[in-house]
Amino acid sequence: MKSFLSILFTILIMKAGAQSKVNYDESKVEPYTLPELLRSAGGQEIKTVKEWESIRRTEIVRLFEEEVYGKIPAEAQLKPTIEILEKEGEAFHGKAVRQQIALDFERNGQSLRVHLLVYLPAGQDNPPVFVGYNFYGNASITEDENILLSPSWVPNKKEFGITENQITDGARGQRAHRWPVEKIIDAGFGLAAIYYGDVDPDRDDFSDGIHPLFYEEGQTKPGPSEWGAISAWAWGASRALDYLKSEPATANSKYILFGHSRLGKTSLWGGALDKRWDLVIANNSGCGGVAISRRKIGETVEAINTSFPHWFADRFKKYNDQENKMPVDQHMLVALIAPRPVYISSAVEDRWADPVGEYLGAYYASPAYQLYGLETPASDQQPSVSKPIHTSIGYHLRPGGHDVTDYDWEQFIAFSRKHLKP
Ligand code: GTR
Repeated sequence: MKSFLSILFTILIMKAGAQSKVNYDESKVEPYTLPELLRSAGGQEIKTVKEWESIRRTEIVRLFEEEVYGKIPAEAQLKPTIEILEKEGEAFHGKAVRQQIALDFERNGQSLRVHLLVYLPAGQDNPPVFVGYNFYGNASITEDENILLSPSWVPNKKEFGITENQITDGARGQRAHRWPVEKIIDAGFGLAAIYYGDVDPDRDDFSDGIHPLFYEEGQTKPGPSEWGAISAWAWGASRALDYLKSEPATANSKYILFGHSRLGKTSLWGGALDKRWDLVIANNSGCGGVAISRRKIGETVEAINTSFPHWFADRFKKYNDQENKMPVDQHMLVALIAPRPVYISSAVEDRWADPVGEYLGAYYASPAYQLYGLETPASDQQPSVSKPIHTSIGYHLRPGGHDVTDYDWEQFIAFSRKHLKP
């Protein structure tokens, strides 16, 4: 029998081997050809908005559904029962009104509860609203002690006092540095927060979260081109949007879908699928987000499918180390958001996410925006650090690592102000 130490050694060596294969060297990027954005599968050149919307856009959505993220069941437009847990809490010294809502989904004898936390600037009707998922529960995003804790599964994190896959009081405020809520309110925006684990716990287990509500008799996981976790989270964001649209205080708001990292991948896909999102922001979204997969810098398709086999449709695994065979690349995901403004942000030290590839993913979406006569980034050269671009496709590169900072939010707010004119 192998000793524990020898097993540990084997694992460490395997890890080191896998990591040594990671490429961060621009000069080692092999030449690649991107699938053409403005040419249909049948070879037709796409010259007008009408052709884009009726032919090519539809094709691209289908390709991402079938080959990458997985298709959301048509019946999933499920209406939840709404329970108002808190109607008008006073927050931030009276500057904001806090609402907490539970959306209860039921189907096939199974149920799912999703908590929404909403802050709106006091006395302001229909403010533009940022809608964003968080990683450790709604209570993690600010010090506000009145936020209810979600009972959903969460990965253990000792520093936050999470040791039994259960959110505890220790998680309160732990991610406050990523969510400058008071500044968002002061800028005249609302914020709606959701814990992504409420919609689908982030583990390779399809027996929990939203998926089982749609299984046929005997089914235990989605089919090969059916929804993975990213599609499930995109779905959940749209259900939050249904709620905001049904509420007089936000029914006529503009809605901004924001996400960081895996949740940035989610905001792009969610924004592509649901045209009611007026603006989309993807921060440090990397592989499977905005970064061009064919570059294979930092995280690759194989790496992401190995570490997170539940994020994408099973079918996506066939592109492990076969990026050139993909019928899409990530610039096409951004293009699906056109003509709505989209903002992409990178960080210099976030090399795993391939900041140059993130810029190119944004830049190569330009032809779709140009069909609508919109202004797009002028050059394929990544802008310098802290030199944001606020054309319809917006972008910045900031110093530092994989995170969301005040600088990022300053840009998100300025970009949203410019394009949504609240
Ligand atoms: C990493 C993953 C990235 C990114 C990140 C995150 O481990 O490789 O694709 O999603 O997690 O979500 O923070």
